[in-house]
Amino acid sequence: MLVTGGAGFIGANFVHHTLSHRPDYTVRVLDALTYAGGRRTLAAVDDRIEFVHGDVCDADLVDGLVADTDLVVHFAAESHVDNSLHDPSPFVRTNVLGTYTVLEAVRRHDRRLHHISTDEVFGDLGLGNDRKFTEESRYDPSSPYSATKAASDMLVRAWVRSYGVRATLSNCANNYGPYQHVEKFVPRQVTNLLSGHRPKLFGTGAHVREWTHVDDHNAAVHLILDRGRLGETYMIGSGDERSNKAVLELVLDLMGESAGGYDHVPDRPGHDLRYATDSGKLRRELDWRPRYPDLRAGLSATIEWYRDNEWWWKPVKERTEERYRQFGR
Ligand code: NAD
Ligand code: TDX
Repeated sequence: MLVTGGAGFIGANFVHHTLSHRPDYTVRVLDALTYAGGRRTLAAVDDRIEFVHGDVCDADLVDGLVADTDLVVHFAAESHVDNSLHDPSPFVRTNVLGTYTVLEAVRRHDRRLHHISTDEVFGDLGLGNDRKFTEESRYDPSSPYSATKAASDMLVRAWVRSYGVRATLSNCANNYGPYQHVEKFVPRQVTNLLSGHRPKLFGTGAHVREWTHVDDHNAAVHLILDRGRLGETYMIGSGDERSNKAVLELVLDLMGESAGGYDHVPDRPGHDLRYATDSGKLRRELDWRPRYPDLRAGLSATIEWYRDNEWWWKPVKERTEERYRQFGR
């Protein structure tokens, strides 16, 4: 199995998950080790994988790696909305050209591909309704990040239809869990509190996200690899929707801090109000059930992980907060 982006948050958790649940698999990781990736995230499995330091847009490199594998799981991407607002160019390159490069290689060598995507490609559901994204929802991305992920999904769908590429796609809701970069919402707030800083809430905090544990995401990806129908898209989401304010108050509560102990900072431009998925197809066809249907249990374990693994996040914390100061958030 070739895992692109396997030194990042979800990809590395996927590699760990695969090696513990499928000990017979041979796993090779391709990762450019951008600011978001790190060999230290794979340290626990270093002697069980082959690591290739390289760019997913390098067509010759990708061609050789794909030729030598049965199956490709494509996580590599620029993943952070705030960064994409500041400088969209690496997003266009990695997310669009990178996916094109992977697609051309799997087409040439007739290899099975699973493409990892996000519910953000479908845009903003707005507040005050119970609409949810389905596999048939119209693409309507809001940010440079989600626009480039939408483009990548469309390339995959077109390569399936026009060239018969053997691919599946999944669009997952917001993930949380170990090894998530401290730029993202949950780890930013947890590590702020662990470093003696106040958490930062964008705007009013009324924005709603659906929180899915990374292990539940990755278990779904394995089910899709095993039994998913080729050419199909699957939505993945726990069903646990909460406002950012409510999530932050839960973090404060679980960490023994007072409910009002945070700062409001200026809102993200173009900030989508709500995402939510209908994961009924995945549940019906592949019998997927989240181990963490409720954020609280998964969040407690995640907070403990950050408490116990300061070695992992501390080296990048100050640099990340400096970047947020430049963004004014
Ligand atoms: P991440 O930013 O933590 O990791 C991305 C990884 O890709 C890093 O290891 C980075 O070094 C690598 N990478 C970046 N550019 C590369 C390039 N040009 N060549 C090779 N490697 C490169 O991201 P993540 O949160 O783990 O997200 C992984 C995937 O899951 C992305 O496709 C993202 O769109 C999708 N996704 C994320 C979430 C979420 O909540 N984080 C939810 C749904 C879907
Ligand atoms: O400090 C913060 N304060 C805050 O209020 C940060 C970092 C975020 N937020 C808000 C913005 C969002 O409404 O919290 C919410 C979650 O923010 P992010 O962690 O940046 O996630 P989001 O923008 O929702 O996108 C995430 O989920 C979908 C991932 O980063 C994407 O890669 C994935 O596709």
